[in-house]
Amino acid sequence: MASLASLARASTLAVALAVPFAAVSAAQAVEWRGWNIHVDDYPVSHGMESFMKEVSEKTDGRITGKVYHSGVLGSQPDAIEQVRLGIINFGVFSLGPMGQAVPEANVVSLPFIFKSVDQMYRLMDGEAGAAIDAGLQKKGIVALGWYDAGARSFYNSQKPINTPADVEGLKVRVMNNDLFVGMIESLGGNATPMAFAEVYQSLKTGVVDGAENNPPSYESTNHYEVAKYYSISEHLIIPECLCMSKVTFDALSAEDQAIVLEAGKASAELERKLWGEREKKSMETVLAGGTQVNQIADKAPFQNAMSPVYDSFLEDNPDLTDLVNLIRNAD
Ligand code: BDP
Repeated sequence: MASLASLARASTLAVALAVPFAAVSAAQAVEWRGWNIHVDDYPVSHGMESFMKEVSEKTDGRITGKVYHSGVLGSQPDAIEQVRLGIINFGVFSLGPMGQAVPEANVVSLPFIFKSVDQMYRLMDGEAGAAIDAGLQKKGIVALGWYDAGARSFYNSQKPINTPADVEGLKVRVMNNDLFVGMIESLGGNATPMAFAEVYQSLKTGVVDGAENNPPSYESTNHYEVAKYYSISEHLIIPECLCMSKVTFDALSAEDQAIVLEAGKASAELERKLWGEREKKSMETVLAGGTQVNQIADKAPFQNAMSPVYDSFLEDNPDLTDLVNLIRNAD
């Protein structure tokens, strides 16, 4: 008799096989599915919609698709796996959760590795981005464009954070990646990896005291209603990737691949522009909603406390030393 596990495996396989088959049998107009964690009015969401529109227009409707917003196609770690398998065709992912599967991508999740968002753009559009793309491709993912996600800072329901000691004993939600657990523990906090969709309720009920994110995500999820202290630490500048399944990409003609690559780049430009505008608007919204924002004057103690995260990362990934140094030593 088949075990439950093998039945589960068989049904996962059936889904994996059924979806590409359905797409192939409707070969006249291929219908892609795009995964997005954010609400539809968000810079990432507009970037993805414009990508799909441009691809449809330039292929004269041979390729169409739908972007599923608000995480309705599942959590981020699951969606990354589904893109790798070609079950979901594309998505915008934070390189944070991607780092669990792709070590090269993890380099940008090292705290304070970029000096500024501008520097991040420059490096991602150059050698560092190319190295990360190569790592993604090995895992079945093609990067079509790097999206902006600003810088992440701490917020919580208890108090302003000014020094690492203020994080001691706080229960802090992090994205699903061991690096972030190490990062919070290096400050003496208790890290709780948790899906994005669960954070609001967990803040509200006190399952966690705080989290960390950029202002647009802090605002669009209404976390600011239940965690009123936002302390600008900017400890993580993590780019996001408009990513396509290699299964989907490799099935395209060279001409369609060129269309997709071009549309990906154009959508990243749009998203970056919208990002800057949204960041300002989000800050205004949270301030009007009663958030107490403080700038952390001295970030050096945070950087120093978090340095063991680098040590253990490099110990586990000695082959990534050059990539880490390329970013760390850049002007
Ligand atoms: C947001 C990212 C999103 C992450 C989320 C999180 O855009 O991809 O899932 O943070 O904290 O800024 O989980």
